[in-house]
Amino acid sequence: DPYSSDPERHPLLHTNSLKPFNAEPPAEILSDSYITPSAFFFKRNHFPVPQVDPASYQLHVEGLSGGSLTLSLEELKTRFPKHTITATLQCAGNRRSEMHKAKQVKGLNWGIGAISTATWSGAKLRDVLLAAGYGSDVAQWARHVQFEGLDKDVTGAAYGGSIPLNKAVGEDGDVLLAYEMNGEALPADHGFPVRVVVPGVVGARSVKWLGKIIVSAEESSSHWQQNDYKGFSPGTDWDTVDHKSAPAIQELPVQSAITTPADGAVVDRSVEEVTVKGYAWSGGGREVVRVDVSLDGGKTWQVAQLRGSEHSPPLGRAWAWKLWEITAPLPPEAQELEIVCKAVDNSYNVQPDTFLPIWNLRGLLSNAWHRVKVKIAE
Ligand code: MTE
Ligand code: MO
Repeated sequence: DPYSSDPERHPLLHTNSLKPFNAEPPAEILSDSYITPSAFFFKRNHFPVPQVDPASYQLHVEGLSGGSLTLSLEELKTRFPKHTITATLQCAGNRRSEMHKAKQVKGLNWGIGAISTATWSGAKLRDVLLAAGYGSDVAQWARHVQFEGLDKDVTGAAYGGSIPLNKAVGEDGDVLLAYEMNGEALPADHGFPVRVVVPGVVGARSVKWLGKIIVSAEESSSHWQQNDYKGFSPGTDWDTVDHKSAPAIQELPVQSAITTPADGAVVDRSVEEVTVKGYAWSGGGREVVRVDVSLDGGKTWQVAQLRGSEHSPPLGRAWAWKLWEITAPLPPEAQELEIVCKAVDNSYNVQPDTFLPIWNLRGLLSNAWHRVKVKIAE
């Protein structure tokens, strides 16, 4: 069993797939703390977790004139300044189960928990690329930076992906080669000893168990860059899809969800009010500036209180989510509430109200208004 050396996992995680391991935290745990404890951080693996010996680990940087650069873990830690960012990672398939309910899609049946937030520390990808010989001559021809993991499918093909060069080398891109998560060495599930963290971008590009970085004119040729993690029209189905016709997903759209109360929960009339909590986040470093909450299915709205980092992030570098909360009186006549949330980012992007207009065959980018129904017990 290639999965026999996979690490232990927290028993409270909701498992979507055991081999490979894919799991999300219970929704209410997500809003318990701004930083998701690593044990509860969602886990999305395509293959067995590779066992990497930190003493013999090597990171190869290729594609730059002057040959390739090879770094040990020790060199990565000592030759480059250590940077720390707080960033939310979200899988492109987060909330797929709701889109699937609207119309069938193919993929892991994620709830609202394929998203989590951590502090990440490591070397800046930009610094490593500069040390490997990146310069204005390279900018003439290079367009992408590819990443290869040390995890492999049965044919020996590594998990991989790529990001645009400007995100990789930009001063404000904040892309890390992270060796710490929440102040400790990366856990095995999250890429020990080194992973990429591409803040503001779909989780799929934050390659774990990083083995190789390649500066290139082309995107990664991997399945996940070329044939998966792409968005299509609701009119496109498996018999008509042309994967070349759509760009690979990078920055994600604005997202939010209600973490509590749970769908189907019962609140007692005598309590007279209801507290609703959730998360909101947007891709590309766009900051969530408002979350609207409705108790009546979207007829009337109230503004939730936002909780983010203490300091407002620099413009275009809001990498982490906002947790939000609202306590509102129970509407006097209602026997049931349909609680809805929707977020607005600082580009005034909003979420669509329903799933069918954004339906796509893989169930990606599922960001319609989140709705939960709650019964009021007299
Ligand atoms: N990197 C490698 N090497 N192998 C993988 O299977 N999964 C990707 C990405 N990086 C993956 C990977 C996907 S699809 C996501 S959403 C994130 O890792 C999940 O990161 P996490 O497990 O730390 O939450
Ligand atoms: Mo993902």
